[in-house]
Amino acid sequence: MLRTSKSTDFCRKTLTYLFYRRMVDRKSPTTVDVLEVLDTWNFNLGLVRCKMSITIQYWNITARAVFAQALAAAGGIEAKLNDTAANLWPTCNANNGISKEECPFGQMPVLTVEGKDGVIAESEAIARYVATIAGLIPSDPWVAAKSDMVWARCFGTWNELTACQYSADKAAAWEKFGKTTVVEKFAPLEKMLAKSGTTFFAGDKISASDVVFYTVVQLILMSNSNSDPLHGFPLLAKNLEATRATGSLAEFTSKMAAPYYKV
Ligand SMILES: N[C@@H](CCC(=O)N[C@@H](CS)C(=O)NCC(=O)O)C(=O)O
Repeated sequence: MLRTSKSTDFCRKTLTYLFYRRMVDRKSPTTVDVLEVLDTWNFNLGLVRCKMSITIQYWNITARAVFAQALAAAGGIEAKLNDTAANLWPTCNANNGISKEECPFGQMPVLTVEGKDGVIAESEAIARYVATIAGLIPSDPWVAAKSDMVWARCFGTWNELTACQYSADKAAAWEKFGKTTVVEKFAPLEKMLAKSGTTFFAGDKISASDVVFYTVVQLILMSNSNSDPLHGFPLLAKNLEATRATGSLAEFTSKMAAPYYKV
């Protein structure tokens, strides 16, 4: 039987892939391409990933782009913010950004990645892409589904938060959100951690769901400095602290822009 070391195997697979891109696509592979394929082979890409760069076009505010930005920070990926184009929007052009006309659904945020054609819209789709290249989607589909269900719960909580801003009775909406909605949304997550006995939501290591939960908690805290969304939820508080220690998430959190949605 042919025996290869992990590094030999790594080199062989990488070279095969580079050869494939050259011969079949007649393109030079970008860092992102190489990472994508190596990720499927389950290599530990922490160091390589630091060299990746993606661009999110959005205003310099903490709102719809923040999930993707937090996932990038947790995964060691540099997410550039093109707020210059956002400030010129809708009339920025191909030289400095993506105009409203060129945004798939006429809205921001939008994501562009060096070497990739087109533009990705919809904050959740952008976040999902970033989570994937960050290696934060579990490779086992069942564990990934566990992460996805918590992800959906957190985005649901975020949608309820944003709705407060547009409510006819804003004060009442924010009060209900803080006193009732957050507790209803988070109580089952606390129960889930109690049942699994793990620190994280999906399996025994961090995944996208933990970062999305972390982010929604930051959004709640930023929307109302008097709020205490983790009151009575010790396991969620432990999860949050473990997540904060991932990649450059703590540093990202300390530099978050002003929130758009606020009591
Ligand atoms: N479902 C979209 C909503 C995007 C959205 O509402 N974008 C707003 C800014 S947060 C926008 O571009 N508004 C300007 C416009 O619609 O012209 C997402 O989550 O990305």
